[in-house]
Amino acid sequence: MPIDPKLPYDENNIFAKILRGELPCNKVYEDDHALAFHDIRPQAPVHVLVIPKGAYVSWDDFTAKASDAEIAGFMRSVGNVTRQLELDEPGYRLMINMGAAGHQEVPHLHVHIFGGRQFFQMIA
Ligand code: IU
Repeated sequence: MPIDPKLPYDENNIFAKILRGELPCNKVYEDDHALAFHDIRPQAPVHVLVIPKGAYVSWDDFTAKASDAEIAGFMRSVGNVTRQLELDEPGYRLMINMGAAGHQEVPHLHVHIFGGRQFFQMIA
């Protein structure tokens, strides 16, 4: 079910538990800003999620409340993940679902990285 992005941050959401080490994940990358792990229901040969370490419900929450340094650090981390995965050639797709209409299901900001196949012109 899509989330209500206006709700306060839920400390017990599944990605918060992964960040605290209370639940396992198939980790691919971690630094001071971000954790990246394989999606449990991959939609492509490579499907990795990158999440900020701070408590942000959504893209809207993150870009409204995080410091410039946090935002820049997180963006750099996403780039570090795609480089580590060697996706730059032939390329990849990034996606962020925001709120109910965007069909965001987990209330902790996450960037989807899709790779390993050719994608259609748009996802709708
Ligand atoms: P969405 O953007 O909120 O719709 O994406 C949530 C993603 O989180 C989705 O691709 C799920 O397969 C993925 N996921 C996960 O990797 N591990 C989990 O425990 C849960 C969801 I719950």
